[in-house]
Amino acid sequence: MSATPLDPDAAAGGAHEPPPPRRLVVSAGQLGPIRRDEPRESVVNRLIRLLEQAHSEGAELIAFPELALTTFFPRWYVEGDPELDLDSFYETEMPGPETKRLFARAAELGVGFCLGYAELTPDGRRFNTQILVERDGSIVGSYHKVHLPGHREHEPWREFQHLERRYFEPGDSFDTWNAFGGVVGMATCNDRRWPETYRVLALNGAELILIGYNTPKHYAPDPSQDPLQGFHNRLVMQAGAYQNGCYVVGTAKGGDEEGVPSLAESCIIAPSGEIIVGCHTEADEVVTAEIDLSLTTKYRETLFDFERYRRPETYGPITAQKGATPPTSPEVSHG
Ligand code: ING
Repeated sequence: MSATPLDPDAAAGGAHEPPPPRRLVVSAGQLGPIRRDEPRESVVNRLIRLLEQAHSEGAELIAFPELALTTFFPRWYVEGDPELDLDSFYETEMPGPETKRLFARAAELGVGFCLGYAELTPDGRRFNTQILVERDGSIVGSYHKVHLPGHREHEPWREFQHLERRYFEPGDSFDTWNAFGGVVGMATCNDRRWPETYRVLALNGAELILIGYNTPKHYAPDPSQDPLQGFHNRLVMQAGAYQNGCYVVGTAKGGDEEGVPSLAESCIIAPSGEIIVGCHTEADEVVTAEIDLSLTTKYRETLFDFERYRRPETYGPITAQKGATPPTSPEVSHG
């Protein structure tokens, strides 16, 4: 009688010695509104104050919001407003004349940061960019927002526009970097609503995902979602953290910015999906937590052991198609 085949990876299961801790003190550096005419010097002063506050709380890394150097200009149809110069909202150098003070102060204090800004490249390409800067002031990596929400053409029926698809090109990869004693990934705003974002980053080894966002509380295509903005914000980031055994830091630019009430509620989330700490204002605010990157293994080596439990051979439709294709007959559809 043949022996019952052992679970080929049974050895992988079972309790085992926990790995040594890999502690990191991380802050979310939330911004309140940035005025349309607020000089970058003023904004950089605010960012430096947040960074100094984070440093006083022991932080080694602070995550700033999406488009953290200017007001959220995709709310306007710039071509229709002679007072608005689109290029004035973009950075052509990083660090540039106004931002090098931030880099210098950060390196002086030994605090790394993640910064979102509008990037205009030398060859004229425009991205909604986030950079990761290590504690010595060196730029470790750069991310271009993949999921661009909103619309491309002026839609005057809206109270305000959401023209990211007009003002930016999408990025095409979710990269990760060895930094801060672990593996760090970045995502931006609408990216956080798509589960693929977290899974691809986690498959690229991410243990900590930094997400900046600017989220108007009013969603013109379906205002019934407005009262749920805070719930949806927490839902997607907590789910993304738990289902991928990652820490997630979500950092807002919130408050009433140029007449558009925007969600704040920045927070730091554990691999369990629990919110460790969150902001309570809609203004400039720092929240800080000491995390232990080794705790990601509690999920990634058990419940969400990708190598042991994932079934990519059944996930074909996720990359083979864009939209949904319901079954054409009573039989079950097969991707
Ligand atoms: N903002 C929004 C976001 O995904 C949006 C788009 C606006 C969604 C309003 C829902 C309601 O959080 C960005 N910048 O992606």
